[in-house]
Formats: sequence, structure tokens, C-alpha cells
Amino acid sequence: MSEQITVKRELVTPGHYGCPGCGATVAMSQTLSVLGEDTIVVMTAGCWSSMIGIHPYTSLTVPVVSVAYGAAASVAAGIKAGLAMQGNEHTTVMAFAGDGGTFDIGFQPLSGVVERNDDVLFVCYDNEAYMNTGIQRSSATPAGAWTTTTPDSARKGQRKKNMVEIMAAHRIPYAATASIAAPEDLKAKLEKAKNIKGSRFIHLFASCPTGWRHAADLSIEVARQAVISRVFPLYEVTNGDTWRLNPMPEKKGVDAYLKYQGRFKNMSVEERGRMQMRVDDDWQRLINRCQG
Ligand SMILES: Cc1ncc(C[n+]2csc(CCOP(=O)(O)OP(=O)(O)O)c2C)c(N)n1
Ligand SMILES: [Mg+2]
Repeated sequence: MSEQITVKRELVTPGHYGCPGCGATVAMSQTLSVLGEDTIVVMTAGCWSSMIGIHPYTSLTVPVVSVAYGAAASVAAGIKAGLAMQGNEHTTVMAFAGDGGTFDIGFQPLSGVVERNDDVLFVCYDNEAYMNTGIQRSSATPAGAWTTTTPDSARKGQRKKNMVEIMAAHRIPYAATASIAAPEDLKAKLEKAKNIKGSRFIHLFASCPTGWRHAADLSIEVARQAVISRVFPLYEVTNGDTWRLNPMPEKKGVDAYLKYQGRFKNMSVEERGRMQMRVDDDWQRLINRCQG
């Protein structure tokens, strides 16, 4: 019997407009390689809608619908419902939006879609600021970070919004965090999400060398440090009530994560200590949920 060799086509082409080391391009490439060609991507304004290229060129080889900023969830729900009316139950419709298009301006449409349990996979690539318009603070920006709207004289004081907790509170069938530094974990989560009917949300951490002020070849390492320092733990929540950690990261201080990034370079020792306390607090809350 002859062996069949399947050559998988890369669905993100090399001609995109991303910055060197862009974590969001890795996020899209890893995501589409799992979801496959039978996927429609709905994206809002943000780095990805610029990186895709100028019409008639495109750097994605799957259909893309580019929509008004904030509307990704509702448009994706509408497309999925339209396909279902045509008898197409197989195409995955993925909303792919930045943190601004998810945590902030896209928040209400996303909440509506999830509350109705519309059949949508929503992937938020989180680079922790409005990068495409010049690194402005969002509600996903962590406390202590420099951005152009939280300059060194007034760096961000508020904590990062916890979107997965908010999704879980909607009793969404599946919500998870994921990282470009953990592709196998991301793959398992996407495969699971792809086969669930209803709303699914993946919060995908994607480093940004331009906005975070780190070297382009450190994007994966920075994302990896975020996981192992527990700044961005990997976990999943099923039906809003079953929390599971995957995997248990080592106990490491936040300094190893902060040290690569210019956006944190002016944090004082006290501020770093406060950040460590917040990370430890959030970790304990997460552990309690996973054990409860
Ligand atoms: C209604 C509306 N407001 C503002 C803008 C300007 N705008 C375009 S992209 C962007 C930032 C997007 O940030 P995010 O969603 O985090 O994606 P990123 O650029 O970081 O990839 C903004 C504010 C817009 N296009 N439409
Ligand atoms: Mg962003």
C-alpha cells in the first residue's frame, strides 16, 4: 500500500505587511494551519487588516471579510447563519480581532453574540494596545506599561481586563487563553473549539516588538516568559464553570518577563513588586477556580 503524503498549504503568504517579529502574523499562521482552508476570516480595523495588503493583493489565501471596527463578532454570526441557511454546516467562521477590537470597541457586539450563543469562533490576538494607530493604551494593556497615551510621566495604573473571566460569566461553551509560544496547546484548543457548536472564544497572546520595545527575534521568548512567569497563564473554561489549567507553569518572578521590554523599563522596584503581587493574586484566584 502506498503511503499518502499530504502537503499542507501555508495559508498566510510571505508577502504580508507585518513588522519584523510580529506576533500577530504568527498567531494567524498558527490558527489557520489548524482550522484549514474551509475557513472565512472576519477582521476589524487593526494591524491585521493593514497587514493583509492593498486590494487586489492579499496575504491570506482564505476568504476575508473586513468590517467596521468593533463589528467582527456580529458580522461573523451573520455569515455563519447565512451559510447554515444555504445548507453549509462545514465552513468555520472565525472573527479575528485585536485587543482593541475585542476588549474595548468590540466588547458589546461580542457580549451580544456570546449571550445568544451564536455559532462563532472568536479569536482575539492580544498585543496589549492599539498598535496599528500608534501604540495607544487599551483595556488589555497591563498596569505599568508605557504606551503613547500612557507616557513615562503617567504610565498605565489600571490592571488588564480579564476577558476569559467575562466570557465565562456569559456561560460560553468554550473559552481559553493561548499563546504563540505554545503552538501545541493552541492547536489542541482550536481543534476542540472547531468542533463545538455555539460561541467559542480564544484569547491569544501575541507579542509586538514595535509596541513593546523588544528585539524582533525575541517575540516567542517574550511570549514564553509571560506564560512561565504566570503573567499570562494558559487555561480553559468549559460552559463557564469547569476551569482547567494547561499546563502548570513554573514559579518564576515577573522580572524575567519584564527585562526584555522597553515598555516596562522605567518601572521602579516598588512597581515591579506591585506587579508581582497582582500576578500572585490572579494566580491564586485561578487556582481556586480550577480546584472549585
Ligand atoms: C470606529 C473606528 N474608530 C477608530 C478607528 C481607528 N483605528 C484603526 S485600527 C485601530 C487600533 C486597533 O487596535 P487593536 O484592535 O488592538 O488591533 P492592533 O492594531 O493592535 O492589531 C484604531 C483605533 C477605526 N478604524 N474605526
Ligand atoms: Mg492591539
